[in-house]
Amino acid sequence: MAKKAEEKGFTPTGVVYKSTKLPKPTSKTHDKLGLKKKDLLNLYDSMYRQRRFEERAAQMYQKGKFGGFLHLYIGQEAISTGVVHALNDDDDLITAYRDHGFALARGATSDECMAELFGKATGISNGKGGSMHYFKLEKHFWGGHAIVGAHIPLAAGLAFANKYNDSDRVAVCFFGDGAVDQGALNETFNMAQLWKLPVIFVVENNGYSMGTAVERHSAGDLHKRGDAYGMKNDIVNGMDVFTIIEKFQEVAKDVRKNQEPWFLEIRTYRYRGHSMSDPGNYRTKDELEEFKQSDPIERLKTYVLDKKLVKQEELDEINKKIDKEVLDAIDFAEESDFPEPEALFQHVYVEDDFPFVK
Ligand SMILES: Cc1ncc(C[n+]2csc(CCOP(=O)(O)OP(=O)(O)O)c2C)c(N)n1
Ligand SMILES: [Mg+2]
Repeated sequence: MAKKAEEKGFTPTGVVYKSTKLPKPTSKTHDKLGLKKKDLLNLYDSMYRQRRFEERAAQMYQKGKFGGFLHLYIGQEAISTGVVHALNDDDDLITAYRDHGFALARGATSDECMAELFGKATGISNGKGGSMHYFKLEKHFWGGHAIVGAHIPLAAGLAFANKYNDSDRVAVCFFGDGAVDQGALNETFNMAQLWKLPVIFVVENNGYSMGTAVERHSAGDLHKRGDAYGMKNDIVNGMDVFTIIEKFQEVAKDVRKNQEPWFLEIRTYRYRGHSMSDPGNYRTKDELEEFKQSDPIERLKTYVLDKKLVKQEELDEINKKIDKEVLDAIDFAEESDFPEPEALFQHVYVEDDFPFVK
């Protein structure tokens, strides 16, 4: 049966996601992008924190310190880091369940992020959200959403509110390649374009939706879906933080000025499985190794060292500081208390005295 389906071309086989599918990174140097030494160190600091945090989180998961789902962002850190650098601190960010990197990049602490994984009251969502539902409203970080594509309309809502209130804030919505065929995306694109909403939709195309290669689940180049709605769109290399900064500075400026949406496809790669329970049998070791050659952290490190902008010792210092910070975060999470039972009734309704609660 399976063979017949293959012969008839229903199920393409031999599909490989190659690093040659990455668009060219920018040729602009750091100074052309207005990046000072302090900025370069901050970019490195942020990417290294996201990676180290998740490596430790994976270890804690394997030790059985917490359960539930755990989706790692390792490999994709240039995106969260570059976007946060390029945008204003009060621009709204919203993403799917692969959310640790964005929260950390936006200034959430390792302590509160680790405690959330452990389900503790000191966690970023008071221990009630877990890995997939990080939220930090004072940082304009709107989560952390587990239903594929379901937060895309929420981003349009954020953008609508910003436009309605005459704010010049931009909303940026991230989702995976698995979300582009959801009805919610198409309904939202239609309204966002009709209402000229200041929102940047971003598909982080990491080649796979769980174990299904993008060529097997979505027809055509993803960013071109924007064309159907007359929405400006482009494709970007997601392994190079300079490229992300350049593109987001340009696009955010356009969205702010012209008050209309954009759709960006960012090509990237996740090194780990879809979640902790995924052995990754749908891809080869060679493919993974090939993408690791474009590792965003190594890339920035090589750049700053080759150009003698930063000394190896300065990077070592950052690594040491963050390694300790993340280990301390584990202690903090272990020592924190679980939420009280009453917490079940908090943060459900906006009004504290909603009649059904009291
Ligand atoms: C509506 C819905 N259908 C199915 C699932 C199960 N599911 C969870 S993640 C996922 C794959 C999504 O992949 P992608 O959007 O490419 O994001 P990535 O994991 O690569 O970051 C699926 C099918 C879900 N969470 N929601
Ligand atoms: Mg994907």
